[in-house]
Amino acid sequence: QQLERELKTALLEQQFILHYQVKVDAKGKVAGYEALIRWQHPEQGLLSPNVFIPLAESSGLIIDIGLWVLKTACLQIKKLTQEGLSIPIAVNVSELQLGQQDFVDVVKQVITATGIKPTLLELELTESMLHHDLARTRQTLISLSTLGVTFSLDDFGTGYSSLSYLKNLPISVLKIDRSFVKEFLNETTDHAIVSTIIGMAESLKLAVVAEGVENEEQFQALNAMGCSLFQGYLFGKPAPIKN
Ligand code: G
Ligand code: G
Ligand code: MN
Ligand code: NA
Repeated sequence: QQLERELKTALLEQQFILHYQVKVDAKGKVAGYEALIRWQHPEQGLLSPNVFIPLAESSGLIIDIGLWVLKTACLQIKKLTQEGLSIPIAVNVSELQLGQQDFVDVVKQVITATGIKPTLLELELTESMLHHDLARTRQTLISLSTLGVTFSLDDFGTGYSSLSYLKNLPISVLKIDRSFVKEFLNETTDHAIVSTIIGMAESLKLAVVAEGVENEEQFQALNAMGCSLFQGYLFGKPAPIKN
């Protein structure tokens, strides 16, 4: 309850900040950013989302926090656009947010209010949040993708994967979970999984992001395997965008 109260205060007092982690293409050129929330706690310093997102979700505060994240990320897109940089930003969406009756309208309003190009907004979903009401989820994703918003599947391969999601939903990007990327050069099973996801993405004409790329060897090997986008400490840790 203490933490829950503090979370409410955090929203009111603007204690949340967004860090951004770069995604690069095969040439190492910036292809986008992922927005990652942090809590600048008055006593405890910078807190990781792992510490407070679960409580935000169980208490329902994730709706308001998620809206703040969406607005803030869209304002960042607008800033970049004003500097002549058309760079997409991905925002993590929680199941509760996606399930809101008015989620489509909320996203539309933020896009309209900030005046950004909808194609510069990417929403990251996880497999586990899709299965509850697939028919409704499908309508939501279709409505937003008609506007130009794109969707990626985060942590791909770790959830309740169903390939029918890829068939039935307008998903354009798969993000290979970093648990597979971590040791794929040494572990044959991980290597097979990474290679299979890349191959599947290629066949389905989806972009594929390798998460958690930490060294040059991994980058080169993933590149050779046909991976299209890369994210990880090798290219940059999550940090504020300087502007
Ligand atoms: O940034 P870091 O690696 O510490 O993030 C840990 C987890 O928190 C990740 O799974 C990430 O998806 C999640 N996360 C980060 N920012 C947000 C956010 O704005 N909204 C939601 N729902 N989850 C987030
Ligand atoms: O679940 P999601 O993919 O949204 O989580 C992103 C999290 O992964 C962020 O908290 C970020 O700090 C972390 N992360 C990003 N790149 C790397 C990396 O190269 N290595 C490790 N260990 N973690 C990373
Ligand atoms: Mn993510
Ligand atoms: Na992930």
